[in-house]
Amino acid sequence: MSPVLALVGATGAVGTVMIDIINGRPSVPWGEIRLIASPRSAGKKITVRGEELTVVALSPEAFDGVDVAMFDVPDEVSAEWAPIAAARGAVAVDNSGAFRMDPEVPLVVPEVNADQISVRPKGIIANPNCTTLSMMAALGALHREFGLRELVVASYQAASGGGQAAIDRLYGELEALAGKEVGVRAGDVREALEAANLPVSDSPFPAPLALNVVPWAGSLKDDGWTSEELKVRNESRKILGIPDLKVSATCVRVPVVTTHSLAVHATFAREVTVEQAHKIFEAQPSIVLVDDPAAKKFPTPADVVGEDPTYVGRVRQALDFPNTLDFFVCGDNLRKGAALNTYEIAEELANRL
Ligand code: 11C
Repeated sequence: MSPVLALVGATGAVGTVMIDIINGRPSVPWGEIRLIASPRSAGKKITVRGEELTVVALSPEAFDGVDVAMFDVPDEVSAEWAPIAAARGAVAVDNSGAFRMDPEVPLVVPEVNADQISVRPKGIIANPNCTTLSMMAALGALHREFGLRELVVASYQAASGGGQAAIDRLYGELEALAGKEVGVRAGDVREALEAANLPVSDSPFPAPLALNVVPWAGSLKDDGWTSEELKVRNESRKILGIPDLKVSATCVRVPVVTTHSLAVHATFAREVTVEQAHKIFEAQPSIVLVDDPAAKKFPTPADVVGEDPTYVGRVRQALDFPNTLDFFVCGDNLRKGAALNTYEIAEELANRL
């Protein structure tokens, strides 16, 4: 019998991208797809692969007969409901941060550590944070050949990582500032936003995002680090299977709607030439290499949004650091960074059921 797939959070931002991804697959292995959401959204009709489905309310019974349950919901909802789905016999594939660092929950990027999928004592598999995920295909492929030792990254994160309210805020700020000569004097962007009744105190971001960059994502953790920076460190170590990997990250929000970018400075056990790195990237189906500096060709979020692969460019051998490459990656944070990777894990599970 064909397996049953459930999507929890079907009406949310990532859930909507998930349905788009399912609709775009040439074929799917599922005998039934069940859409689950909060009682507020229950009864809503959504067309999936040509069939109109009715969203059902989240309840223990909603998981009866389900083989794989994908969760695109906030941490606290996953923390409560993924174990319930697992207890009812489903494998929960969770896109929240609730279980990522649980030693009994694998943290999976299929092209890097698909072998981990079969080791899931809690019946839960975690999907990484979109920032970590955006560089994993590239780093995993290089690590297999050259042995990653150290990682220094700066992120350039899109507003949509913060959800719909964050997207709305960026559009609102851009509209309020359009046509104004601001960004020429300290504080004038804030003042213009206040005059437009958009004070920063009402924003999901701790500073203006339009015409600005904001060196902050997530919440404050020990010693000045943010939760996002610690996720990059801890999740990279777990996915790559390098518990002592040296990692330092600075996470920055930029006025981009969707697609996270990262400047990566990666040190390996052995020398890696640009040509070798290019060959490795070209051989990886989930990577598109765009790296022609003479023609000024490189990935940018505006050219990558909506795409499934990770785009890589600006590959350089570091001049002053042995065995070190610098490169730039862009990945759609809602697709490979969230919905697509979760769905790829689910399909991998379906192949193994
Ligand atoms: C952001 N990366 O850009 C975050 C969003 O742990 O899944 C995803 C948070 C997470 O704000």
